[in-house]
Amino acid sequence: MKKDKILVIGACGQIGVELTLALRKMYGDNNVVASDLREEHDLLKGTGPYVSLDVMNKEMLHVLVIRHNITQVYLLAAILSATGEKNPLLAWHINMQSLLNVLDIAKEEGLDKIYWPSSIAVFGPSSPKVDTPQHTTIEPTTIYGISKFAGERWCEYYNHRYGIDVRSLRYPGLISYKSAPGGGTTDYAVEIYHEALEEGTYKCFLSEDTYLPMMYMHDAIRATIELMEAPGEKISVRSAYNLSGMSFSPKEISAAIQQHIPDFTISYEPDYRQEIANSWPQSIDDSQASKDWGWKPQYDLAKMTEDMLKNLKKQKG
Ligand code: NAD
Ligand code: AKB
Repeated sequence: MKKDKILVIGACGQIGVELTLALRKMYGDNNVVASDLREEHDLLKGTGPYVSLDVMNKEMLHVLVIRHNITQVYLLAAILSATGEKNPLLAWHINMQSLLNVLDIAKEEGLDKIYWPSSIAVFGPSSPKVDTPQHTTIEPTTIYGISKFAGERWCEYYNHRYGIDVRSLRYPGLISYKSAPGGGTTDYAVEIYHEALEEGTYKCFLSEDTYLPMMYMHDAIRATIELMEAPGEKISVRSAYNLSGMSFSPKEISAAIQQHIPDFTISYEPDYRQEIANSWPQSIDDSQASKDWGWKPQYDLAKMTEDMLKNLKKQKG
């Protein structure tokens, strides 16, 4: 077992639940402190320490870090793209201040490592749409994307200026069955599986040919752990790495579901989230992550669909 003491902030969210459970397996249950604003998620109950925390309260966060002898922080608390557009100033405030609180405490306490995720939302309409490169024009048009891009610059700044070992990935839209997604534009690709099993039909808020970069949660958790485990000298990107899993449209995911549920139907009623999706890439070039720390995805659309439906069926009884 490793000696580090980890704090996960935003542990009850879509990524947080699965990442906390994976980290507890690696580091020992008591060495991973889960925290969130929300009540403890059912899947975390009884698996290790849980603390109620508002990451915006820097003093409380600082006390928690000292009291639990924390050496690494995974900061997952954020307002995602669709929710962010409803209250842009709040999204900016939460997304930026949470990161600054964590980075500053990392500097003051000399923490070993920080993980903070970025997103494909950093890219905007002026970035290349297909195989978007690691380094390219970055002019995001959502407040979420703007906050992620600013966050990336802060991460690199704290690394260069203060030597903080901060690491980050630009996750694509993540698809999972354990914990529900929290207000993103790519959430349709999770909802569709639930509705396919419960209703046999789904009304999609994006148009049928909207291609977006996506990834199955198993791959996302593995990528996060592989990045965090990689030797420091292999990490050439201190803003955030491009990361790619798969790319598909609503029409394609619906065809993949029909392979298992032939009667499944989909209809389309695009809303304000269509404009957000239109501003993002369709696919991502993650060759830098492959080169630096050996990243390789394992799930494609067909394999993910089979696994999602199998596990959701079990869950729904
Ligand atoms: P989520 O919304 O499911 O979870 C975020 C968690 O943070 C929630 O449980 C929420 O209660 C908690 N939280 C919010 N404000 C808080 C506060 N002030 N103090 C403490 N906790 C607070 O989000 P997620 O999908 O798990 O995303 C985690 C991170 O990954 C975010 O930074 C997000 O931008 C990034 N990301 C996610 C995706 C995706 O598809 N899920 C894609 C790209 C990037
Ligand atoms: C969202 O849709 O906001 C997130 C993301 C791609 O960052 N899933």
